Amino acid sequence: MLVVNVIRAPHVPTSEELWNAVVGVYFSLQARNPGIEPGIDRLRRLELKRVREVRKYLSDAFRDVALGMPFLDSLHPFYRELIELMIDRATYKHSLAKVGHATKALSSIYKDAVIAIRSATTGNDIIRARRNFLARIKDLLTDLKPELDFLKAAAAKLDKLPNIDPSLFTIVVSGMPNVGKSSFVRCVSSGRPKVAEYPFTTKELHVGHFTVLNDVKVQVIDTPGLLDRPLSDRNKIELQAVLALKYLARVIIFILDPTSHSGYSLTGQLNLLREVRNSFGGIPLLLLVNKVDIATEDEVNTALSGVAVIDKSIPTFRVSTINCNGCREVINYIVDNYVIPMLRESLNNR
Ligand SMILES: Nc1nc2c(ncn2[C@@H]2O[C@H](COP(=O)(O)OP(=O)(O)OP(=O)(O)O)[C@@H](O)[C@H]2O)c(=O)[nH]1
Ligand SMILES: [Mg+2]
Repeated sequence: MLVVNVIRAPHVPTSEELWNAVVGVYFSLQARNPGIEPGIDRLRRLELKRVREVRKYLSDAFRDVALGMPFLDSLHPFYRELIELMIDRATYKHSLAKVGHATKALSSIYKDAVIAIRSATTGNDIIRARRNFLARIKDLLTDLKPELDFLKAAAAKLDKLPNIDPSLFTIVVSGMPNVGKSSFVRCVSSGRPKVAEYPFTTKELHVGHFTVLNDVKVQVIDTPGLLDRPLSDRNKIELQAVLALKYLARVIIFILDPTSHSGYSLTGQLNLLREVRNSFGGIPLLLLVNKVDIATEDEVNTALSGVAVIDKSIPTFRVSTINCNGCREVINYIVDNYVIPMLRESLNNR
């Protein structure tokens, strides 16, 4: 199966836009040699050309939408599930199918118009055929309105998706809200997520990169904060973080705020750490005790003892992401212990 990683959405016209375009196409076409052919033949030829052009215009437009929107089943599962958090899968599939099938209805409207125009014996017959054709086209477009509106909104959401490449070595930064995740991503990568003193500043995934060994690109993903609650209670904002952990993380960085600054208790943060550890046990995890510029030695030690109770083998780091202190060491550790071994392995497998 071809797995598509880059999400692009086409321009999706509204049914009103399509109708205006149809009228434009129709009446912009005029007879080329008005004086030469007799009246009815000239009208007939012109009218046939008009219905043909309208049909072509609309079938191109329908095809661009039906085939241009991503097929969920051929996407990387990360993107597929991320999109399904934002867009109702059944409505999406139904809308694409309906727009795709509209070419059939269009063909039959076109064929009927051709028959009526060919068999017309008077100018009035031709005008009647035109009215009929345009009325049926208008009905067809009106009938597609809900689906086109839905797909237009879906395309706008797809356009806003972060540009994440699931094939890159990826570090996913996770933790409770307000602990300093976005600050860390800003310290170590090109990512520029917003940092603010209130929780849930980050509501979507943000991506940044850094390069090692000249040209090896590493992806760092900032995630919305997770609360201490079961997976079944998580909202759509939190579920984006869960998808990043599930599908993208080669290394998880878990940030813990040992002070009361974030507004979340140490116990809650340790519960979350336990859940992340248990849910994604196969993925290496590093623990960062953040805000050491304001934390007391006691607060840091209590946090570290709590981490050791969960798992003594978790590598821990003391950092201060407000001034990036200690962040470089974290990245060096990841590069030495995970990125370089991965590169060695892929070279050996060649
Ligand atoms: N004193 C101190 N404050 C910090 C440090 N790191 C981050 N902060 C502050 O903590 C607050 C939250 O920082 P963010 O980086 O936005 O935290 P976040 O985890 O991304 O927060 P959400 O996106 O809301 O989940 C901001 O006011 C930061 O300035 C630090 O090392 N020391
Ligand atoms: Mg943030």
